[in-house]
Amino acid sequence: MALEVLIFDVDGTLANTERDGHLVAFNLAFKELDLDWSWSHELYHELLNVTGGQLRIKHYVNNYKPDFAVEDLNAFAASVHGLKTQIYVRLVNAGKIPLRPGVKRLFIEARAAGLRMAIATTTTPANVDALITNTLGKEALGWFEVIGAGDVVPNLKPAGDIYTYVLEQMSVDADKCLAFEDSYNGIISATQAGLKTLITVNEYTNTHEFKGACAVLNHLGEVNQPFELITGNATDSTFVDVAYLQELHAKYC
Ligand code: XBP
Ligand code: MG
Repeated sequence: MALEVLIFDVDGTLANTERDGHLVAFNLAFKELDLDWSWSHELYHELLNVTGGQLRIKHYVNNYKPDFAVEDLNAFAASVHGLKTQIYVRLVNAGKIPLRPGVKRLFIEARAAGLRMAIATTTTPANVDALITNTLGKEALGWFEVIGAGDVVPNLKPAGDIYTYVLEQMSVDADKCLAFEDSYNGIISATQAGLKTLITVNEYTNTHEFKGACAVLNHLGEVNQPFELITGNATDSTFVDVAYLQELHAKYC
């Protein structure tokens, strides 16, 4: 089945948003609310196992702050998270978070080759909007036929719901698509929806298990910045382009 559609995760895949954006925004929100909480890089590494910012806050309270007295934890988490989203969008709008190597180039090449593109992410829609607009320009939002984000589906990753939602919206079969992910929860989600997946790891996910991935790379690579193949089949490519994706999709996953 020929490759027709590319579906991208956002956080950790398109940009290092977790380290440079979400973690910073969580901590600034805590400060603004006079909470004496400060998540370290190491703690955040652990907390990332729980997808979704609101669930992550609730998980933190339940497991790390058992004495924290709050009447309605859901409402509390929603309100902290609302502020965190505002701060995150502000950070992105300030141009603090660049796209990872090869991302912009691949988008442009994929469009030129007539591949359809979509987004499947756990993060809040406003965050995706801000990242795409600030790194590629507002018109780039139109490059994605579907932007599946946040709680548009009942179950966040690692459930397959968000990918299944995108496939349904695009009326396409999973075997004509390739997903791009960076994490264990991400590949589980894509696999649940029947998708083949290419992984680009980052500092939070380079120890994760990626069973069934087409390949695991350090990043997508550029002409002058070759990717490193972590697991998978070596090909002649040194950066991810459409020909490489077609080869992977047809032969290696
Ligand atoms: C992303 C997430 C998100 C972000 C924070 O996972 O888990 O929760 O960390 O965004 P994935 P929100 O890359 O697998 O989609 O605070 O907006 O939830
Ligand atoms: Mg991710």
